[in-house]
Amino acid sequence: GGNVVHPFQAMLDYTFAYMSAGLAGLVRKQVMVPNWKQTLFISLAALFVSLASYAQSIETKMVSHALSFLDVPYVANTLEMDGEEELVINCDEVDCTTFVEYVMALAKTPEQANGDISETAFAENLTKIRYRNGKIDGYTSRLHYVSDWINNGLRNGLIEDITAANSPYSTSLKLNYMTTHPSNYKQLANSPENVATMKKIENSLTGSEYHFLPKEKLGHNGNLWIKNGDIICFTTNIAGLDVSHMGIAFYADSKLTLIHASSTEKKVVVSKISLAQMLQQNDNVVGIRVLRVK
Ligand code: 2YP
Repeated sequence: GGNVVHPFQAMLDYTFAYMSAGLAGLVRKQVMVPNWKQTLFISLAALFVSLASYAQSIETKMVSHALSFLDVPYVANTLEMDGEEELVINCDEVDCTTFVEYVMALAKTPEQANGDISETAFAENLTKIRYRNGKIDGYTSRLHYVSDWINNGLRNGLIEDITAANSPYSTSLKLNYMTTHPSNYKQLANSPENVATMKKIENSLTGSEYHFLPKEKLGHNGNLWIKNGDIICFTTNIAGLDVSHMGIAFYADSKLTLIHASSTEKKVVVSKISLAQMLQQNDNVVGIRVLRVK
């Protein structure tokens, strides 16, 4: 917003105010003026405060927004409304995917001077994340498969694929879960047209290669290249499906954990066990894909 004072400008103003007070003081032969050391100290303190509030890294923002969702109830199917597809914003009831989407959209939306964010800017970011090329055009414009969601994010500069650069393991996609289970999806159950379009989307993605980290390769303490705030997607051996769960990487108690909307705990939690243990406990999980928000 136009009324936001740039942090460095604020710091400079502060420094100059002190320096001119100092000069004025010297001229008047007063002694109660800060010396250059105090001025430097205060300027540095102002700089740190500015950095903390304005120039937070995207990683820090991802984690702090994710933690702000702790205990929000897990509710599935919150995007499945009757009638035409529209943008749903419901931060009070989340599933694993909508949780990650809201956190990402918040992290990408700059805070205004009063700490609020513009709802319009948030909605725009959410639309870019959730819909193919940021355009809402019916049910099938929503990015239902996480691989489609990832491709869209890569294509539109929202995320980077960290796995591709760090893990040599790759496999090819095979998607047909939605069209083989149409009764699980309200907008597919009674729409042969939507099923036909989803079939085309599945076919276009099937056969493409992607990198993943096999779950056996992830230690209790995580991996050096996985950072706080990275998006973790669980790749699955469920027939015709790519990913079965997602969440946000978080190092806690010197182990790598997951902040996620848990369907078993029925709310957003920081996993008590390590991410590696979570993966080991689930026979449907093959490994992970790791994405970094840009
Ligand atoms: C997605 O499921 C849906 C989207 O249609 C929906 O089911 C599929 C293929 N896609 O727009 C989106 C938001 O509600 O959710 C997610 C689902 O997550 C599970 C249930 C969870 O909350 O843990 C994404 O695809 C992420 O992992 C899978 C998982 N779907 C299935 O297991 C069928």
